Amino acid sequence: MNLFFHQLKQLSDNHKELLATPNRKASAGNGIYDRYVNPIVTAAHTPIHWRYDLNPETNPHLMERLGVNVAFNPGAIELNGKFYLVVRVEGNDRKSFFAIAESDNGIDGFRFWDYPIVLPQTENPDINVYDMRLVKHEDGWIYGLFCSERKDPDAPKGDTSSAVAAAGIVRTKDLRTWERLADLRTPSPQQRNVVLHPEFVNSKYAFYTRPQDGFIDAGSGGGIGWGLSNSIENAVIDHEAIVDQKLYHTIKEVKNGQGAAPIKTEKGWLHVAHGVRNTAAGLRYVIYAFMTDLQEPNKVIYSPGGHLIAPEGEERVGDVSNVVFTNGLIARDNGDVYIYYASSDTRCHVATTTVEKLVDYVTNTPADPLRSDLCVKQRNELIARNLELLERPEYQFLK
Ligand code: M1P
Repeated sequence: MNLFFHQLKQLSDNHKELLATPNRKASAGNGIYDRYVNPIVTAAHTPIHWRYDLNPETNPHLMERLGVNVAFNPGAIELNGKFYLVVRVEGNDRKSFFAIAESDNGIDGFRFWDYPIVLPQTENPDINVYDMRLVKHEDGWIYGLFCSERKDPDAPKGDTSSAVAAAGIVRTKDLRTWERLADLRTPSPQQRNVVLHPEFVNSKYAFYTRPQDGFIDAGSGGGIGWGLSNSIENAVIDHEAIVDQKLYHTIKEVKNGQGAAPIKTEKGWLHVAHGVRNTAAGLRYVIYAFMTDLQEPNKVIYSPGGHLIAPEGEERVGDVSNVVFTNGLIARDNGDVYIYYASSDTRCHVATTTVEKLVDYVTNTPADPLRSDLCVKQRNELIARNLELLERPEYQFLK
């Protein structure tokens, strides 16, 4: 075998080994969910034939021609018993695109389909697309809502980074053929993290939004918003109201955004979202949960304090460090829940739990009392109850 084919065999063997690596639960859970020892999808999981020219005549040194930088922020859906992620794949050229990775069990064995998704364009082509939220709507379609980013036409000369974010909308029945609809129009100049509610509300399409003044800064906007539209083909929200606001000195002090579409439970709509605060090291993104009313999905009824998932270990480091972000959630008919999240804008992970556990977490975790002295009071009440318990005979084995 000549050197080219020898190197190709090595590449292929390493790739096969990575894809076949089994995942397992990390040892110490927190009772709410389990993390897993390995990321489920990374840039290295993307097929070799996406990155290398495999022809020795045009690529004698077997160079990577179109490198993949990172694979993160996956949307997720279960179809016919299989788990599908719509992964945000970012090439070395910084442009993101969507690609489907499929697994039988949702925790390992994810394999990309041969080609990334070819996203139809509107008359105003996207420069960059990312963070698709998939939802099975009761109208029978699977919708994908994503951020479509374009250069800010009003940016002053020389400003080559200001952008405008809008919500793009596609729909499909099979994840293979995608129909592009008009971008969502709202009163806000910028939109990111827009999610379609799975059911009609007052016979209208209902959206979770994230109004914001600037591309990065939420400014006077921010908070998870809500609005209704008569049409999905030309979706327009005339009135946007805030469902879950950003709040001083909390995990969502700077901004927040809905994760995937909420899960319907007996007690209410269960939401998983991201919250952002500022630190001397930059923005810190964590994942949190809340619940809204079944009849009024825009009315928060439970809001546990603090984060559900914060970056840990290697999750802390990446292209944008100190970030966990979620836009993928699968709730199975048997009550199992798969929370897909990405760390530091670099790699994809899964955490598993159940609807029962999440409902317990959301309804029984105390709210943030918003002041240190009240936090101490809250904690001291827990300590006092526990110290009393620890005196009982059944706890003596702990001594
Ligand atoms: O870099 C962290 C995240 O930043 C953005 O989140 P938000 O919309 O809340 O500002 C998004 O670009 C997201 O993709 C990214 O992970």
